[in-house]
Amino acid sequence: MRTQVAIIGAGPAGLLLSHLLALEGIESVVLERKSRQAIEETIKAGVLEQWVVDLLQDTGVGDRLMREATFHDGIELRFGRRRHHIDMAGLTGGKKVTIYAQHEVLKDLIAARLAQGGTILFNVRDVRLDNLQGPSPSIAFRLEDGREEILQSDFIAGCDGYHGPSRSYIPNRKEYLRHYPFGWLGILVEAPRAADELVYTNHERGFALLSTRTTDIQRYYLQVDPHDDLEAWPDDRIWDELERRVETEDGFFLPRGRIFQKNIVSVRSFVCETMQYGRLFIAGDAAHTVPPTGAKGLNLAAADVVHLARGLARYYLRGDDQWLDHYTDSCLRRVWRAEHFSWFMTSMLHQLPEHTDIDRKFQQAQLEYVVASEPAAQSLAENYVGLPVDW
Ligand code: RFL
Ligand code: PHB
Repeated sequence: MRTQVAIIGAGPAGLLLSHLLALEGIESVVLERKSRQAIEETIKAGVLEQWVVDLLQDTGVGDRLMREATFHDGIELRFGRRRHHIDMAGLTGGKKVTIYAQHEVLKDLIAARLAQGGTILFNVRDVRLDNLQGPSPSIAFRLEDGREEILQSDFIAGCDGYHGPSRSYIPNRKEYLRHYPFGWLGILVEAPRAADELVYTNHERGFALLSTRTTDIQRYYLQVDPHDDLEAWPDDRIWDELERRVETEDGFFLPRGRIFQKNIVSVRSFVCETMQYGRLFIAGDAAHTVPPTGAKGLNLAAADVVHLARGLARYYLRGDDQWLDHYTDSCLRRVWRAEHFSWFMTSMLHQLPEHTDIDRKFQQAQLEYVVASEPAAQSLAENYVGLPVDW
């Protein structure tokens, strides 16, 4: 098999890259370890930055999003049992908070690629990368039926997430990593909306987040012990804990409902420098991950592949490889900004085991500042709705 760009991973990074390349007339093949059904059912991100919404719309994959997504003008910060509205749209010249599940974005991208005759191979195994420094790098892999295949290409894009193998092929990389001493327990629940906006809560028992998917399905998160398993969290305990953390002095009511999905994820900050080696480029969670508190991961993955698609388009259409040479630099400035913002939101809203009274006072002071000072709120809003892709 041969293609121009071999892409490992059919997550947001890999599929959006394949879509953007196709618009430039550049061929790609996507190799994915999981089944199509698994990809289209895995529950992850919810919040899209304004420029990502615009990009999906401008490139022909935004119709369902525009019909089905939820658009909010702001978010709520809740602490000291009080609610505080952050007017994102008002503070950023009209940029909104868009809630549209990651797997819905993936369904739209998969449908578009397949309708245009694109190739996505699901259920592949054992990808091995070779010849990364030569003009024709290759990937050996095993098809679903066990047969060995080799995909020759001009370039390889490693879009295989935090646990994927691509990153390990970059020698002399420097990895920056912080594990946080808590996890996020996420649930999907059949219930009416509890609030008009996403609610980020700082509470002495731990962080809680109320998000949404549709008018009838809600997405809620609780800060939990990272070593907890789901056995420790029967439905009643989840509801009792959520209720305690999000209660307000004016009597906020949290409607309960049937919980039909639960999982616990670990929380980390991670950056790999550099993001390229010879003809291998890594993008998205393969190169960096953020705690979900800033809602940045999918959006960062999208920004990486916009830069990569531009670099590849310059190479194929103009014979100019300067953009590709500078791929890592064009991504890292935005990556570190988002890493810092995600750490900032996480630190402001979560409780750490080592926290003492003074740490709680520092958190309260920061929260009071963000809701009382317009410049502080504007800084939070600018980061949350997303800096321009070329930032
Ligand atoms: P993904 O989504 O992990 O996709 C990688 C794909 O590569 C495949 N793969 C392989 N394929 C072939 N061979 C191999 N050896 C392979 N190894 C792996 C995998 O099966 C997978 O299909 O990475 P990508 O594309 O970089 O996308 C990153 C995003 O998924 C991630 O950053 C976001 O989900 C983060 N995130 C959020 N981001 C936002 O922008 N807004 C949010 O509101 C938001 N909320 C969240 C989140 C992540 C969360 N979790 C699950 C940590 C909320 C949560 C709870
Ligand atoms: C979600 O809806 O899944 C979601 C919303 C906001 C976040 C993280 C996740 O910060």
